[in-house]
Amino acid sequence: IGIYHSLVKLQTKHEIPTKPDLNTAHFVLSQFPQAHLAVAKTAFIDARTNLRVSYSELRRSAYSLASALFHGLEVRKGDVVFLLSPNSTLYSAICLAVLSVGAVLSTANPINTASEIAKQVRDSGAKLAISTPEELHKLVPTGVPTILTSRSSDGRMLSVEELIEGCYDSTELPQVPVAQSDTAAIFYSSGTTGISKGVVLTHANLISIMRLILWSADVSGSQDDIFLAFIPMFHIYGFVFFGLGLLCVGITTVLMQKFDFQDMLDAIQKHKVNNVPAVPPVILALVKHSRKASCDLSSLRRMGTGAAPLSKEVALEFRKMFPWVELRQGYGLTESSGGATFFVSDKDAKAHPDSCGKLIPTFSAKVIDTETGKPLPPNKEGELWLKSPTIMKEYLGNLEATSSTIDSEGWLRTGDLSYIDDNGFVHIVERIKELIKHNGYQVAPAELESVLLSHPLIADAAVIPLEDEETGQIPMAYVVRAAGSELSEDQIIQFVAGQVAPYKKVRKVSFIDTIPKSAAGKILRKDLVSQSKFQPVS
Ligand code: 4UU
Repeated sequence: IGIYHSLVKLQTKHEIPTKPDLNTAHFVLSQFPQAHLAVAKTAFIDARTNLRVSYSELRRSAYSLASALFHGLEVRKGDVVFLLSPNSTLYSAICLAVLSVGAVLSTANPINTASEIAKQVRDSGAKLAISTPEELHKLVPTGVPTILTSRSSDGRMLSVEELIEGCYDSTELPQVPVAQSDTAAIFYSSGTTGISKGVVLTHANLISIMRLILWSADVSGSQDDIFLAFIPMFHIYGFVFFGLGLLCVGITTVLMQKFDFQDMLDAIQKHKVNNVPAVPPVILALVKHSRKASCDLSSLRRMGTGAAPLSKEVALEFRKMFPWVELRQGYGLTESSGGATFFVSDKDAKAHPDSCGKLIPTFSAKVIDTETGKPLPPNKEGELWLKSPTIMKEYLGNLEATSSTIDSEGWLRTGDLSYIDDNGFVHIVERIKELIKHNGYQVAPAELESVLLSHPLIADAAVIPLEDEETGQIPMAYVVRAAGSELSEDQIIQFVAGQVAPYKKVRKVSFIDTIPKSAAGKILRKDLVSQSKFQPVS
């Protein structure tokens, strides 16, 4: 009672792995188009340079890089390899090579600051880093041995490009046995509270989500689509689709380094893109700005949206403006290795514009009353709990956070307030966890609060999300100034901006006498959120 199961069963070909030693990279590579097709089939097109990489070239790159990592650099099972790069045609080859030798992949947002990067490198215990030349300076202070993605101009540093072209074996992968429960990747997420934590995903987790991507491509008939990727591969959403998943399907993906509205329109038109996984601000931008832009979007067949809530009004307007384009919302978390809900048909998506779809195969859900801890019947709001073979193993080195997030039966608390209707459609109502989502990116209030508190003229501070039409939410700070301080909103905004990645900037400040706190000293964010709605911001 009170447990919802996905009503869709995987077909035999998508079933969960039973082989105890299957490596994610071996699984993905085994799904590549067969040899004769792989030569011709394009895996990636770089939208900027038009460089094309075929499946057979990608396989060769992954094989020789794996040999180089194993034989040349002595990367061994369990070693963490830190990857700092925007989307590129090399990204997947690097991921496959690292995973294939049993090493652990840890990705990061390349626009993070040097100190944010250093924290993650330290926390993950990285043994080797791979970085674009542009971001190298952020890794130098960590002292972790680093190789570049592309050749350095002075030729003094080793690069992935050279390793791929070098003399290493490109016909066979090093044989490194892994267990399904071995760690494959560490992604960073703040979860339901506090600061960024390492989400430990195993080979079993990643292979399970790969099988779900194969399933979703089958049920939505997207095997021959051209996809566009601006969703970053360092984030779970981009990683499972573009980094690995769509390679299992044999898709051609046009890659953008970063999102730019006009570049997106140009790429769709030039490469006759059919399928664009996106985030709500991109759907909103299309609704608002595409009339003025010169573009031909007739090739588009489907847009996906996830990572943050999509407003029903924007969804309806999008369908009115682009009646030939399907709009499918999905919902997922880093802790569930990506997607947990999805729409199998556009008819369903159209009829339920405020839902993010039904549970995908292998997922079960409960909606838990936040007061009583009891499971709730359909249509009642509570915290969404999820169970599936894709749920993370743990937060790295953080037993306390793990046990307060995953219970003894393996249920993951999502921190999202939701209800499931009579027909099994999942509705995300609100976020109850302390997480701000700016353009789909995670911003942890606790991290910004500690930056604010490091200012000598700030006595106390609390950060909350402020709803914003364009970006979803912006971080807003409530600040208690030290006695006698005249610190201004602008000075505070600049102070924070100097220390965090641009998407984490505090963009509004309000001054307050005391931060409301519970008896136990917990910030009462709800009070501040309601205050932010009724008070003019100073
Ligand atoms: C309301 O955002 C993600 C993963 C997104 C994803 C991945 C694969 C979406 C579809 C897909 O197929 O991960 P995180 O860890 O950055 O953030 C997770 C949080 C959720 O707990 C929820 O609060 O992001 C929010 N979120 C959403 N909220 C994610 N998707 C949605 C959504 N509506 N559709």
